[in-house]
Amino acid sequence: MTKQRLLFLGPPGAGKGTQAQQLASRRGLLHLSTGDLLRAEVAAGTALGAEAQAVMARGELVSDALVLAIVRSRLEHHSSGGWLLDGFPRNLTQAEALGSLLNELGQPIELVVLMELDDALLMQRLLGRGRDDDNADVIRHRLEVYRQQTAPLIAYYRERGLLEAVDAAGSVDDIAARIEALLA
Ligand code: B4P
Repeated sequence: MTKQRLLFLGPPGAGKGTQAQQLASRRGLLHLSTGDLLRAEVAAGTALGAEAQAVMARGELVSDALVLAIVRSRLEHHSSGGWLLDGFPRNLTQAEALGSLLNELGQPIELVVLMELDDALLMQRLLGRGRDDDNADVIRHRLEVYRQQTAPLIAYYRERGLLEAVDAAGSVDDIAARIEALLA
């Protein structure tokens, strides 16, 4: 049976959001991007958005409690069908909390896709996108935060036999085909 509870992991700019959006729409999965959800809170001017805005602009991680509350409420209300988590978890605390939540819901992760790309290409893609948090200094800091806090999740999911790596260089369609090949 095709895998339908998925997690996308990788450095900022690897194309997680780009691939996750397309895959979720092809397969009818719930696409849960913590980055998009946080930006929506900022745009709506909520108290939560105000708390997140400055942290995101610095390229740091928003508090675990805040992100976990967002993810929990979305997953609890999604009783049937698959999902794709994009940009979450971002550190070990989030990964462990996610593990407990998914145990509780009886919906274990089936596959973690690690998107790999070198720093020069990451920088080029993010500078090309030009979002508020996409300037050279903030990007360098985000890469550092990724290496320190998020990269340990590679070993965490590899030890659990869930991780598959994909080369994230090339065209969007080529990368989509590499990911599709892992799902069968
Ligand atoms: P995110 O929104 O998750 O964004 P990202 O990691 O920077 O980008 P992504 O990898 O999704 O790249 P994309 O497809 O957009 O995080 C932003 C911030 O939110 C974080 O710094 C943090 O503050 C906060 N946050 C989010 N989740 C959190 C959590 N769980 N805990 C705490 N804080 C959290 O692609 C990038 C660019 O490349 C685009 O312009 C795209 O068009 C282009 N591109 C994609 N694929 C390409 C290809 N094949 N070739 C050429 N260009 C390509």
